[in-house]
Amino acid sequence: MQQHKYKRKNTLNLITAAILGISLMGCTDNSTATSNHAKQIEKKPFNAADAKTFIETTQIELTKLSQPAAQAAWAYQTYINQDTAAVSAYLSEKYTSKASELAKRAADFNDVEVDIDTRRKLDLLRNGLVLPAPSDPVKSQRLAQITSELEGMYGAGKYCRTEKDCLRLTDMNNIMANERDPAVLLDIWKGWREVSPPMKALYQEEVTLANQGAEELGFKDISQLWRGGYDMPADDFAIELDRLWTQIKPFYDALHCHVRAELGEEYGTDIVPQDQPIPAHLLGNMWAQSWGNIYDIVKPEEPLDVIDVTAALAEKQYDEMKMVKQAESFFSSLGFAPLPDTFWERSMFSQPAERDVVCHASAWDIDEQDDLRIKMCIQLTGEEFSVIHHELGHNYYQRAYKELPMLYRGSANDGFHEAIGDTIALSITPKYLKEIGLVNTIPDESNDIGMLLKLALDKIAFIPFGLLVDQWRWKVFSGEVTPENYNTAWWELREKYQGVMAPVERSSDAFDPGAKYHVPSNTPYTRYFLAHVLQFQFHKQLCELAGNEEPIHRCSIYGSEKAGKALNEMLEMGKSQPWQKALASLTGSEKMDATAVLDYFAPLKDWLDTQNKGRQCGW
Ligand code: X8Z
Ligand code: ZN
Repeated sequence: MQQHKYKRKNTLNLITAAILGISLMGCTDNSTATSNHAKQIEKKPFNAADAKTFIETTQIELTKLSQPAAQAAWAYQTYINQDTAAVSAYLSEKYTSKASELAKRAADFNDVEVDIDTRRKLDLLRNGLVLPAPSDPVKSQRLAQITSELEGMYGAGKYCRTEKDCLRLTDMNNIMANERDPAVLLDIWKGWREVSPPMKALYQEEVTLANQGAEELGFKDISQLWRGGYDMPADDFAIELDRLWTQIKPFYDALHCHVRAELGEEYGTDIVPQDQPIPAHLLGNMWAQSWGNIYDIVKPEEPLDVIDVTAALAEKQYDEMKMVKQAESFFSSLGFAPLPDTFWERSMFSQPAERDVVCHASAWDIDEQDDLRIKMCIQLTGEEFSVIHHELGHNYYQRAYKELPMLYRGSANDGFHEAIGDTIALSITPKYLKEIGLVNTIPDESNDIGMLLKLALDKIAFIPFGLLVDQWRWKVFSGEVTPENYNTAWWELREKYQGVMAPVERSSDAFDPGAKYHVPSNTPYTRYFLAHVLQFQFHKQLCELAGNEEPIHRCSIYGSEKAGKALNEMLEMGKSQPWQKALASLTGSEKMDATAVLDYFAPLKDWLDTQNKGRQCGW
């Protein structure tokens, strides 16, 4: 068989790689380093066999370092204190500095003809870190320390209304969802944002250090590194995002128009002016990123039967464990093996009363084999029931690709990882809820507008937020936005994309991006924008495989082993192929396409357009 030979193109634009998905790992073994250095001293050129050996030993070295780093990160995030912070930072630094060093050494093979598989792994290695470390050990240690500190500041963050009345983020999230007094909402909204001004200087320093690490790898800055993980030139990826957003924007504008009008009715047009962005504290969510919690304010006038999953969970006495078990059983119905015993023993499902933890939900793959866990402070709500499916989607993906070589363990692109559990959650339909006994009756189709509106408030409303977080970060990383402008640039983007504004003037020391988990934790965010498109493409295809004949928003793939098999085949590919191939393996198309989102919500668009007649839209 003919072997394809691939040289690495020197143009940075032609990087074809994906982000590794592991950012907390470290290392000590120098065996490859020695043999390669010996070769360099002899000045013999590298050959294809050297490249293969380099990849093999790299994978062994990184695998060795990743597990202790992940264990320490778990310990820290589930028990924030001085010691866990120090150990986690220490082991994270070991992993990151080794991974950064190896990524640099991958450049030794730029001009060597290697097979396609080795070339892909070299590219993935170079692109694999979220925040690469500078080679100077003092700087590398400082970077790890800041990274760990920011995570802890967010996790331990509280707002004290009075000396004795301190609220944690979970408490505040519940208030934002359920409270309707605008003064209370404003107080909580402002209160949570007191957590982030002290992060600003650290964040600035972190960006400077990681930019140095990226430069040493041959990138202009971390922005170019982050945008380079999508199997296409970094600048083309930004154009793809614009294309998808342009598809969705008319729908978003219609939803925004309706929601603003209804909020105006609820709170008065002094508080919600009808020609301006919506004040960010009134949308039922701390970050105004998903709006499903204000369904009661914006719902259709005619009484509709829309299932209240929160109420159903309460009525059937679901607790945290039962919610997770129920989510697992969905995956089991598709043919996935049950989660291991250790998942149930080691996961964190509830917020401990006595210590600080990072409550933001996450899914973990500690040993890249079977030690899967989730960490959540589960609230007994329908919203959280979906988040549990989201997290388990990560765990099932991780397990599906565990047999692949280490550098291929990850999702096709990071949007895929975020989309799997959400895809399953789209199947939490009335029919499904009846099947599992959570509700007794299925509302008929005349109620569907209500159901679609509730879901659109979460899914469509989220999309511009999913886009803007990294639009802000990319500008920060590239230096286009300087620290004096961090906050104003953030609000410019919030207004531009979401049509949402700060409810009060922000002080000059405010650092509002820091009050969103993914900024202090350095989790890239474009992945969620992509996931909100991809999940509808996946759902459409899986419903077809499941033999669905109902409107797509009533389809549940529950119990379809055929759909499960097709899904698993894509998951098992990990990142061994460009994401376009993984997408095509399931959907038949290599293109991300928001048509699937628009088709899903099509009846709602007509309804919104009717509601908006005569209203002033836009901001
Ligand atoms: O962070 C998450 C997941 C964990 S990967 C809970 N999400 C984003 C967020 O909460 O901001 C899911 C949707 C968007
Ligand atoms: Zn996720």
